[in-house]
Amino acid sequence: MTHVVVTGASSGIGAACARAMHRLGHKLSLGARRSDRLPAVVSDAFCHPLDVTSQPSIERFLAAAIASNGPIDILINNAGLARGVEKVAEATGEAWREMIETNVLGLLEVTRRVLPAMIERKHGHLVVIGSVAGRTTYPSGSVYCASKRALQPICEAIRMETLGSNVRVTSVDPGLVETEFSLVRFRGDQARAAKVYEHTRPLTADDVADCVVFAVTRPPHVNIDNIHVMPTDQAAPAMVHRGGR
Ligand code: NDP
Ligand code: 8X3
Repeated sequence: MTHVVVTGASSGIGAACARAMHRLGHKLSLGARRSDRLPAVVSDAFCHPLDVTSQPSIERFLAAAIASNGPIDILINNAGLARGVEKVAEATGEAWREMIETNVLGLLEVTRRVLPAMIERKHGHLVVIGSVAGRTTYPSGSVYCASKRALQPICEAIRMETLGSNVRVTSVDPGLVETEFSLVRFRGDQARAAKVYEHTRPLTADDVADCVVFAVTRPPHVNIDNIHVMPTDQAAPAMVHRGGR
């Protein structure tokens, strides 16, 4: 049976991917800092605390996941966040570090521990949740955009480095998705977060999970390099049609 690991499965896109992989009949290992939420996502999944900014936490999580469910077939690198909307000249640097440590270094630290066994077994699929923000920059989003843009060369290099090993690498770059993302970005300010999705029709987390399902269900000789998925009502990060839902 296929073993799927999902990072950041306690909410939003990660939780939707976990549910979608469960519907495919796969065994699941789910990680997040708020691990108390995980059993409600998929009741028979292996659930364990995970903080991708902590190397000991990653090691404990992966060791326990492999002990419970065996070698990892699919890794969905989803854990991530945007923190704040700061212009570079006004920033303190704290949020920059949090975003880079989570979105870039966290993803790399998980991936480098999972890849060798995939290469050895000549089998595996890395899925990376990127963003439209990695393609199009917007003001006050410099470091979030940079953290997502960094995922493109990382995915490309891994594809080159693993060539011949049957390992597949797919990035999925969504536009606006209604999740807890904006609540986290605005540090719990519900009114400000709600404004992001006001009078428009964003993607749902399930829409993004559908893209992941498409990529992982292609035959083994087919690698979907990238899926860029946007709401019909969004043409670019700062260009959203707000004509009502
Ligand atoms: P949510 O805030 O709903 O979910 C984020 C998930 O990431 C949570 O499960 C959270 O778990 C987890 N996470 C954050 N930091 C860590 C950490 N240090 N260690 C482990 N898990 C962590 O937002 P989304 O579902 O929207 O975000 C998921 C991914 O999708 C992110 O990478 C985001 O950048 C990307 N994305 C989101 C878009 C959007 O508009 N919503 C658009 C494009 C991309 P916990 O806090 O419990 O640790
Ligand atoms: C999240 C999408 O446009 O808010 O990655 O940066 S955006």
